[in-house]
Amino acid sequence: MDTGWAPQSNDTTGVVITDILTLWGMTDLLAIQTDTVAISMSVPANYGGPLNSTICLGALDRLTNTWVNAVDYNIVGGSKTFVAGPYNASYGLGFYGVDTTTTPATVWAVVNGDARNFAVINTPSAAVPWAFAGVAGHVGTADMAILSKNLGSTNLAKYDLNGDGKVDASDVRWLTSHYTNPGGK
Ligand SMILES: [Ca+2]
Repeated sequence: MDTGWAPQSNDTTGVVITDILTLWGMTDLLAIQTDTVAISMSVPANYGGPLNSTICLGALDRLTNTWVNAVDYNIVGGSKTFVAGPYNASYGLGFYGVDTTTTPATVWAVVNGDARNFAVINTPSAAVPWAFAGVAGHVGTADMAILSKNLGSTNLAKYDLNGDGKVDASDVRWLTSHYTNPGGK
């Protein structure tokens, strides 16, 4: 795995409060699912906001340029669980937290998604961009039904989830891989 850093000033959304970490090599060229890894980043020492679940490791959705909680980008199998405390190796996919026992505090998350860019963010988007229906942040069969009605759509900004310039079955596969619980709903 290779890493790189971009300055915070590259962010255009205003929610990023650190430099931006880029990871390459988490996934094979044609595979969606990556290895499961724990990522941790330091909160800037001068950050004055509350150290609770409003601050988290964020992942950039490359389609919409929206920062979401990094665990919202995970492939199915985990469960989104906040922990106020340090990372522990027993925590599985979907766990994320804020550790105030370190100085400065750190945020961490257990992820397996195909995101490339990570940073500490203080206001994650409430709705993941590919949740078209129902509860914000919940992705399931209701979203699939909407996507299925829009195959062939030219609204790439909304429905071209895998960024290949068309809305087709590959986006359906992409969406099902991002259901927030097995089987969707
Ligand atoms: Ca597509």
